[in-house]
Amino acid sequence: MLVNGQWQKDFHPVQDTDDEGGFVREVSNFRNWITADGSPGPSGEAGFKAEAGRYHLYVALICPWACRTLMLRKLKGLEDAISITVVDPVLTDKVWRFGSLPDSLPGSEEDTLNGAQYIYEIYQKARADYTGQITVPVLWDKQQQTIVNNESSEIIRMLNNAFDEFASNEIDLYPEDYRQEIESLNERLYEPFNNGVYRAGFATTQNAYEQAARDVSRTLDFLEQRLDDQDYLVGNRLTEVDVRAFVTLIRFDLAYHGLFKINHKQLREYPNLRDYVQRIYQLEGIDETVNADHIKAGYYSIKALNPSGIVPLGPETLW
Ligand SMILES: N[C@@H](CCC(=O)N[C@@H](CS)C(=O)NCC(=O)O)C(=O)O
Repeated sequence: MLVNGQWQKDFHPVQDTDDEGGFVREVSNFRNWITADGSPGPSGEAGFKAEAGRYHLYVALICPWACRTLMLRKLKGLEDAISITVVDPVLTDKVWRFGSLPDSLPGSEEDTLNGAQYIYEIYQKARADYTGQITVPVLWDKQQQTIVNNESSEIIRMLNNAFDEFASNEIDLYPEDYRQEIESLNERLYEPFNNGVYRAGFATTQNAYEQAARDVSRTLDFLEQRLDDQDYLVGNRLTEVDVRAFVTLIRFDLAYHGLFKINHKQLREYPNLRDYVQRIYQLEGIDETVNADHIKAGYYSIKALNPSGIVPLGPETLW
């Protein structure tokens, strides 16, 4: 992480733990909002008006949080309005590196916008004395030369709500009539599931691991049952809840089952969930947000969990 804009050498990415050996996730630091008219959002300051060509997303295809934002960009048809750069998925001792070296995985890109080699340089550019973790996604404002926001749950709301003028698809993933149900299901899924896989993977005690792995497996059962008589999780229409569930589900057999040791079952053993993931995967453009090579290379590059760096060959089939 950066402290006052300087690197702390002995920090290992994504593995802070509490007294009981449980994984602790840091709270995101940049919390401004893009709005249709530039007025302030629920947090932060005004001045970030939705405009085509003004904003840029820095993402990693390994990362479920970043891929939420990529999915929204595709589903809304915002590819022309919002540009992106994909980092190399392999975690380095300076976290995310751009794909400008000969050993970068295909699909990773150079930072032609800011000319950085690592994502931390983008954080330094936004705030010279930045203290905190270096995470993706990063939503960058080309005009003010700063980070607008680095919290995916907020970025997906902005992409849904603020950019209708520039969106080529008419779709609302946070519909008025279902907001309460969406909020409650988001909450129901975040800790035991979206973050639960990380709590299992980065636990440093048996007890913390078991609690987290059970949370995940119970949530899979809950989702499997909920999908018995509906195609999507809320209102039987695609909403942000499905986006947030999908990014975790699609990584399950590829990384969480093996590396994070959540191995009660593979996802493909749940018939409803298997069909559900396939249904979302087949929506236009979504396959471009899923890259199995990046997911495996990225997760299996986490040295604390996999010192040899060996990346498994399987699973053989995705969807
Ligand atoms: N709350 C953030 C979490 C983002 C996050 O944890 N990203 C991971 C990649 S999956 C990251 O960049 N980790 C690097 C680190 O923690 O050092 C969000 O949802 O946007």
